[in-house]
Amino acid sequence: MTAEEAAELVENEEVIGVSGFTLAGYPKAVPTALAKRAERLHAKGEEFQVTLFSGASTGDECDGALARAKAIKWRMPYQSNKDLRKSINEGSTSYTDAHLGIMGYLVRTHAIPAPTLAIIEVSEVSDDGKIWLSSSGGNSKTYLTLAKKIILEVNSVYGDSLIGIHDSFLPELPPFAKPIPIQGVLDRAGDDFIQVDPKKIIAVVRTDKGDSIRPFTEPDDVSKTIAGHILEFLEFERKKGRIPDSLPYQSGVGNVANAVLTAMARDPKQKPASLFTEVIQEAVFELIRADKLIGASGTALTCSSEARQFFKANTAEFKKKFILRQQEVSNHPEVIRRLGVISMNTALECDIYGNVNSSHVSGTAIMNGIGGSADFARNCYLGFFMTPSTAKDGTISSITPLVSHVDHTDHETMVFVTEQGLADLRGLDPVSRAKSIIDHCAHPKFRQQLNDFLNYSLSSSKGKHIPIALDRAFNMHLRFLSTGTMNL
Ligand code: 0RQ
Repeated sequence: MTAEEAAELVENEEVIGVSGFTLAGYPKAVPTALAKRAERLHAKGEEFQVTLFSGASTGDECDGALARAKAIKWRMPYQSNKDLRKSINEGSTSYTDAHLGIMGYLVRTHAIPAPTLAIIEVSEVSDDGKIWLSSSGGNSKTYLTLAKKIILEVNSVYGDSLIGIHDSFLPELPPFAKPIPIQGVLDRAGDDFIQVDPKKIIAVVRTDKGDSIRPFTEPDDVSKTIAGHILEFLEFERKKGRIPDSLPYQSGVGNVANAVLTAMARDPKQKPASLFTEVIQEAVFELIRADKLIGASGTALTCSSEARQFFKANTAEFKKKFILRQQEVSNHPEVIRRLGVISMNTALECDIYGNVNSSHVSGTAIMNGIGGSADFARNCYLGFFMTPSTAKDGTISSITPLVSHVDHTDHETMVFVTEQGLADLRGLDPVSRAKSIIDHCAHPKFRQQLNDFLNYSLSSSKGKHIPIALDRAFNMHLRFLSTGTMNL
């Protein structure tokens, strides 16, 4: 049927589970039609809002269109859309920012409501209810299994190039959970399709629109410098015998993460590597072109239209090198720890004691969310948090006395990196951590302020284990909010 006809089947207050992870494999036509329907109903004075659960961020045709139509009551667990972000930060949309690895588990254990309707983008569906997903695994199996109604968008843009790439395995729940049978990046544990009861499929809509992903751009100088510090450090650690050669990498989203993969591809010393990550982003193709990718496991394949053509042209080879899993598995603590993943994620802000803020600007306004960064940071073999040392034209120091919101505590962070340098925090006591972060990561123009804070804290705070002068801990943030700069 048409997307408009399918949108008529959605009820007010419906809990919808959609496919989609970092703009890959999200439904496009039905959410857009649903947004238009919501606008028409609102114009007539009727109420119409839904709850939207996803894998992670969806594109503008879903999160953006529904947010602009004021049709999202509650959103979980991750978003990156500017209009939805605005609605959340204005207090109009409820948003629960959750670890991506735990979202499906929360639904499956009934801690939060199960979707009543699943709207899932797929590559193909058979008459007997076998479903082959499109460019993301996300939480689609959980939503397809638990929802009573299913709407499928069969997207032809990837052709059959993604059929066979998925592994639909989900672990059993306690008390029946067994060890997850994944001991290598390319190990498979389940079928490449998801079986549903075909009677639950209330609509099938055909589409041919690609994921809205911007093409890969050359990393900027700051990102390249950060990447250089990381590669140099990894080489040093390997020479010391502290990192086996074969450990897989997890790479977060954004500019700096792209720069690290690109630098790995271009570094003649870098040996072929594998990825056990969430998002297989376009920079991975740089590794392939350099003949340095052993294999990549993720839950989403984020490709611009150019990259999609490259993928389709090499389907046979890439089906052997890529696996897309459900996010409960791609981000599972057990597997991340077993494989010894080297994890690299981007922070908004790090403090001198080792805490990280990945999600909330000035502590109050959501940017995107914690995403899967903590799933990896807490369970990895070695973890990096990377950030340029300043933001917003140098008015903000990304190294602060105390983060304004905590996503990752000093207990789970290991190495901080900015373009200024790198601080290996493992095993350091709090004061040594603070000195190392100020000396190696802070921008020189903010070092004096940070050192002054540390010295004042050492003399004034009651406890000397983590000396924090609470009366001055947020002075840099407060100065930025009142004057537009953290500079004195
Ligand atoms: O603002 O958009 O107005 O230009 O934050 O910063 O430097 O463009 O960096 O795109 O790599 O995103 C942490 C948001 C970084 C991302 C974050 C402003 C800056 C800019 C974006 P503008 P950049 P990136 C795997 C792992 C959490 C989820 C995660 C993220 C904008 O990486 O969402 O790790 N991470 N998932 O100017 C105020 C500061 C700032 C600041 C930067 N200290 N204060 N604004 N900005 N630092 C993937 C998934 O889980 C799905």
